[in-house]
Amino acid sequence: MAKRTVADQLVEILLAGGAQRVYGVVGDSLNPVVDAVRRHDGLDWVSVRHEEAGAFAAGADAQLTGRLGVCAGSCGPGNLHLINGLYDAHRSMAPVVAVASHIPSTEIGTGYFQETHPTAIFQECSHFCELVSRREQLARVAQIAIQQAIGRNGVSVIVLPGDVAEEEATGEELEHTYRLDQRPTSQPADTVVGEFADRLDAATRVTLFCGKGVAGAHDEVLALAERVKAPVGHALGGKDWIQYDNPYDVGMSGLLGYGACYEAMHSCELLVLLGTDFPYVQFMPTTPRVVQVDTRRERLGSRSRLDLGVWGDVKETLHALLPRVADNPDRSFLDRMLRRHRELVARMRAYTDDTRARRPVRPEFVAATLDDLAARDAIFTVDTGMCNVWAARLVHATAGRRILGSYAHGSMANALPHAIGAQCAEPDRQVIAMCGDGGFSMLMGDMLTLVQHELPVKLVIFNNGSLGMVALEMMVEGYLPYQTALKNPDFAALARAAGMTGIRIEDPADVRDGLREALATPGPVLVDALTDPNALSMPPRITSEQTKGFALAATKLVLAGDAEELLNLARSNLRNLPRP
Ligand SMILES: Cc1ncc(C[n+]2csc(CCOP(=O)(O)OP(=O)(O)O)c2C)c(N)n1
Ligand SMILES: [Mg+2]
Repeated sequence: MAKRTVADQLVEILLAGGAQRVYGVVGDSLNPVVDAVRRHDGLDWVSVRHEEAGAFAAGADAQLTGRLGVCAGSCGPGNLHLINGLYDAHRSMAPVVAVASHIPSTEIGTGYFQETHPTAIFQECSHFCELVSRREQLARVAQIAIQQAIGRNGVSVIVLPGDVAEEEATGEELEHTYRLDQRPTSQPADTVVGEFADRLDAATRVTLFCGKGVAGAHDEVLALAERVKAPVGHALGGKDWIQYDNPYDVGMSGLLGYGACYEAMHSCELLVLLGTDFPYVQFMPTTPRVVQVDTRRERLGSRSRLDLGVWGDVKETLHALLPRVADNPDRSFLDRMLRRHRELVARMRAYTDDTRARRPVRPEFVAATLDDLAARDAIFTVDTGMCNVWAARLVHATAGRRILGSYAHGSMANALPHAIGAQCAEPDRQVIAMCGDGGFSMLMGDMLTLVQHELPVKLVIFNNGSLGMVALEMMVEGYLPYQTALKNPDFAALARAAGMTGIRIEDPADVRDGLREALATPGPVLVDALTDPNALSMPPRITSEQTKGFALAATKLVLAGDAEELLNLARSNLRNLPRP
């Protein structure tokens, strides 16, 4: 009988931990692990063209399934390529195990071919990162890696020299299985719930602001909003879970924000932060009283002064709280915020409805049409850049949809590889990647992964020939846009050459039919939509410093003889400019 290797043992432990797929590129020291995957049922190898794509894919897979995602890279450069995707997975709290294979254990420290030190490299983007230098270690290291990834929601890295991986396994008595279907409840202390209720009862103007910690607590949050007559805003991470079927919705705060959220947070008496680690303190109000609820005690108060920190799960906390909170008879604040929200949203949608005649195509129009045509349970993946803005503002969450992005790490090029992981995890759902032209071209090679694995992802490229978000940043800060222009190929033709359907949209009149055709075509499709490079987004609140910067850049444009560009910019954004 063939011996059971350390690599076999690793695969069996990963299987017991709930893993279903390994994303990666095969090679050298990783080969014993690859071969063990090949010989085991239940764990599939998904080959990608760049390991970074594999790490992003594992992160998306884990975020959608709630199960362990796995990626792997060979020694030195192979696993080094994982790093950006691992940072994203870690900061998105996706349970992911990365197998970083390593040079022969006897050569470590000698400056050997391809030598790196993965335990140092991956330290910061993981909860756990250990070298297996003896076969006896594998069982416990692999298990602790899984426990850390699942238990703390993040990345673990197992550094495994190729020679150790092919040794005969020992120590199986240390192996155990996992229950993935359990989650402890974390109800806050009774006295704290009482104080929370008293604070709610004492305030007439309450605003709720939600992050991804409200997942699974839709009904409870709405019940609280109804009870205390509170507008409900969200950070981008909360959008999936709270924007849908929500009559109290006032949109989003932050740089990408929209609607009346900012105002509701700043004009309330009591602000309730629910499961959010929203990082921009400059958007946080300083006058209202603040209560924050989070399962992570270390997060309480890390972004804002607090009057009360509630250490508990949002669902459990609200469940305990609701019977103790009185009905607020005064809904005037809520009504005022909802009215304001409707006005602001109507203004924001100026480019989504009536732009058929205008060239180049407005990106808002593409995003809104996509939102309209996409399935009720579609999975959207969204590139960092202006696509984030269009998705945040114009793609509607539903009870069944998911909208994944690189929200905490903020990396470009996430949409395509996230879509790979999403489609592998959910083969029967519609997966739509909203890509920037800069982001798409950064990891473009993995378009071939869609063809190779017949993944029917629909890529929609917002091709504005520009690193648009950066051009905007530069102008807002008073710089002239520099090195932001991109000379692009016809991406649709490129897609066709690669073996997938390619659709190019240049005219606004073709947007609807083009997107409809893309969504209806089986197999992978790329839509190359030529969009207006001048489409800007304005944050819900811009400071006078920012306006000054914009005015300064405008003056510089005129002085540099680019008056025409300035006119284009003004013409494109007339309706987006914030008004009091
Ligand atoms: C890996 C990485 N490099 C650089 C940046 C800085 N950055 C943020 S958005 C952006 C431009 C994105 O351009 P594109 O994908 O074309 O999207 P657009 O904003 O034009 O819609 C850049 C360079 C980043 N966030 N991540
Ligand atoms: Mg662009």
